[in-house]
Amino acid sequence: MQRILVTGALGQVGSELVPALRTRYGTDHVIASDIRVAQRGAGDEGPFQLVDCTSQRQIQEAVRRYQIDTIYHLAALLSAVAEQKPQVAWDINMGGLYRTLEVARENRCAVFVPSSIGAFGPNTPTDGTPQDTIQRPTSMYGITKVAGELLCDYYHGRFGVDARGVRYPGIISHVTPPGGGTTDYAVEIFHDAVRHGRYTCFLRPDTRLDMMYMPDAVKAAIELMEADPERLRHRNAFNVTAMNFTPEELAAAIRRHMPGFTIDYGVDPVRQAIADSWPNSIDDSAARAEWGWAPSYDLLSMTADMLSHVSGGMTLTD
Ligand code: AKB
Repeated sequence: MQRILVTGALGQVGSELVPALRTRYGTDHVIASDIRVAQRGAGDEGPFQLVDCTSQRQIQEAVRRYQIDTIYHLAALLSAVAEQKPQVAWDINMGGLYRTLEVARENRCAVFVPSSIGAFGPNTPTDGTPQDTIQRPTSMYGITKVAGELLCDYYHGRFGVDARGVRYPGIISHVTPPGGGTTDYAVEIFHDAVRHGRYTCFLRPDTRLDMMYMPDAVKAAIELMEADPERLRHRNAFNVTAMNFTPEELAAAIRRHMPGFTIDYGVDPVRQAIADSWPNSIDDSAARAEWGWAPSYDLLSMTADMLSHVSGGMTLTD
């Protein structure tokens, strides 16, 4: 049975990946870790360890103490906050990954590393973005993501570290807020719809981006780590997607349940510029062919499920 360490376990993905891993591999086999202590959530139901990923010693101690063989390295700053603090983003996103890979090399751990659609840039083909294509991102987040993909490839090729990863699109969840991403509007909109019946969106109405519901994001991580390595030609940074839409289209999907819901726009130039540099839609056929990736939720099923959870099961009327 695997012994797993999850870094950044209290973040958006970690809060739901940790319980899913514990259900699959056993509570005591999954160690949640973060730079802060859990108030509620990931750390409550099983082992928790404080780990600052910019400290190789702390990662090493956690790996040795719990005899870890697999690390899900989630600790990172998201795109909008990384643009506000580029130096901190470099330290955490690159420094944390480098140190995690070093510990993985020394202790023969497998590593899951999430990349992002942010690893693409303005001169990447925007529609049906291929798996292997031009990657010249213009945000600090994107630079750390593409450099991270290359570093994972290097650790696999040079040292045999079993590093694997996906390029996540925007992730939508009702459990933990994302905190500092360009795609956060697709989460905020549900909370404001239920609370106020209206939402002011920080991206333009026609901004098309790929998205994924959290159960699919969790499934992607676990299935890729369980995939037969012989079948993996790409290993790191598989394009994965489940749906793509614009704010206008998401609002229309919400209106099917709440006819009176309204949306208006107060565009944030920084996040809009980041979104404009990302693809409209990515091609995830390599993930489908190499490890059987197939999402379960589309725009309509995700919207219905989000509204039901965010409203706590209340009947929605306008
Ligand atoms: C962000 O908006 O920063 C993330 C991402 C797409 O990587 N959700």
